[in-house]
Amino acid sequence: MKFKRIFLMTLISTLLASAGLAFAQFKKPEDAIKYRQSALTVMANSFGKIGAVVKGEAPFNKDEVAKNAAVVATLSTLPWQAFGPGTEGGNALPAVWTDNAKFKSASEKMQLAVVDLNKAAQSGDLENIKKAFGAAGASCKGCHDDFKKK
Ligand code: ASC
Repeated sequence: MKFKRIFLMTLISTLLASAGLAFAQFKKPEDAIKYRQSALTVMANSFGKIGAVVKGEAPFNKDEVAKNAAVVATLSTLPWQAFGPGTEGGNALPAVWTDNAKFKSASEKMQLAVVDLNKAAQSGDLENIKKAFGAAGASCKGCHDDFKKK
C-alpha cells in the first residue's frame, strides 16, 4: 500500500527530526560552547543591571527591572542543553560531566531562584527583589564554585 508507506516514512522522519532537536543540535563542540557562553553572557548582563539597582548604584525603574528579570528567567533555561556529552571545554570544569547529577541539580536551583526573582520583579517590590536577587546570586556562585574554571 503506497499510502501506508508514505505515512510511515513521514512518521519516521518526524520522529528523527524531533530527536535531532534534542540530541544533535550542535555540529561541533565549539558550537555548543559558544551557545552556552552566549546565553550565560546575556543572562549575566541583565542580572548585573538588576544588581546595580539592588546595590543602589542605579535608580529603581520597575519596568526596567521587570524586563531584565524576565530576560534572566528565560535565558536561564537555555545553557544546559549545550553541556551534552563531548562538549567538554570552555570555562567548564570536568566535574560538569563527571558529577553531572550535581551539576544538573545546581542548574535547577538557579532556574528556580530566578523564577522567584522574576516574580518579585513583576510585582515591583524592591525589598522582595533584593531578597530574591541575593538568593539568585548565591545560586550562580554555588554552581561556579564547583563547575567553573577560576
Ligand atoms: C553576576 C554574574 C554572575 C553572578 C555571580 C554571583 O552578576 O555575572 O556570574 O552574578 O557572580 O555570585
